[in-house]
Amino acid sequence: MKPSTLALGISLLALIAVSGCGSTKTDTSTTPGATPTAGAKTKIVFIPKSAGNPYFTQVESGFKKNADQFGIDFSSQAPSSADATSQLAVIKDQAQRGEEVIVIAPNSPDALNEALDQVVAKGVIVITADSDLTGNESHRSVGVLPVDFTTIGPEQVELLGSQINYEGEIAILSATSDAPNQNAWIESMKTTLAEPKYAKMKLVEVVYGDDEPQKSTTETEALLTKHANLRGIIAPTSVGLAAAAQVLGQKEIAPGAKNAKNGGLVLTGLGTPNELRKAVKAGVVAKFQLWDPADIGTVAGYLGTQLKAKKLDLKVGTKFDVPGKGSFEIKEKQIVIAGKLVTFTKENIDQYQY
Ligand code: RAM
Repeated sequence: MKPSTLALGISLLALIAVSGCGSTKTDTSTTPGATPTAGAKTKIVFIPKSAGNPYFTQVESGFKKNADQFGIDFSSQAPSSADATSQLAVIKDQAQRGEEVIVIAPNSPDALNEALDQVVAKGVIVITADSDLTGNESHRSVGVLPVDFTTIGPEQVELLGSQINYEGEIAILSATSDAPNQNAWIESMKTTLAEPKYAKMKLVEVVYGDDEPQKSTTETEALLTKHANLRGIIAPTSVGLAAAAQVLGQKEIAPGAKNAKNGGLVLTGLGTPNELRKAVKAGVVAKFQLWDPADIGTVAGYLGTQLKAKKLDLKVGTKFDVPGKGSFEIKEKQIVIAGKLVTFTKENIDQYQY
């Protein structure tokens, strides 16, 4: 190649790299330094639980920020609600569009089995992420979970218990009643509550806000009306936690607030720092938890490219490196843990921008 042609080639590459970031599409095959061979982009679509949930925008950012390096042609397509069957049509459509890898946060542990089998039969690789096909893992190749789900119960119950002196009536505000991740966490909370340390904490009700802000608000208000002695709420859903925080803030019933009775209503759960920052600074929520949602997208995206290229063995115990992220392992039931649980407080919340 003549020097002038080479220079032109380099500047063209730079131009493509700079202009390559779209909102839902990321075309990256020509980026210098990309691991896969040029032109070998993997078409990956992410199907979140439902549209309009900021948590999933953060998951998507994990796919997008690594798309250049990993060689991913990324898009996402969400159903309008988190109903058990809302993702069926999306799965079918995306396979028909020619997506090679479907990464899905399933809304049901079993309602998607047949639809997933059908696309797998056509050669599509199916990866679950964020939540899993609990009990039906054979209908996907690998599941990318944010943390070890069995740690959520002990962590969340302790977080609430330590703020109410391990005593009093408590409730859970969940997402949908079918949500595999929330249901696994609720089970692990119930197991924890059965320990002697928590004997004086009584779970009086589990309600479902369906990951919709309005329904989560209504369910929170109903809990407060129904259980006059309620001391605490755990909302293991970012949508539910944000909605409940708003209710507590408006009613001024958090510990130390004007209308607090009985020491105040303590709220904790799983939510994004961006959505909870105000409530934490106002003292409505003292402590809550989450992981970095982007880790899920990064790890699932990388796995998608490796499975498509047939470069990864999914045998339990296999270790693999995700460039820039470190080492991961294929665990029992082909589960990969992408991140770690963080506890947010007034002191540290500004360090987290997601
Ligand atoms: C909501 C969803 C999601 C869950 C987070 C914590 O955004 O239910 O599945 O992981 O909360």
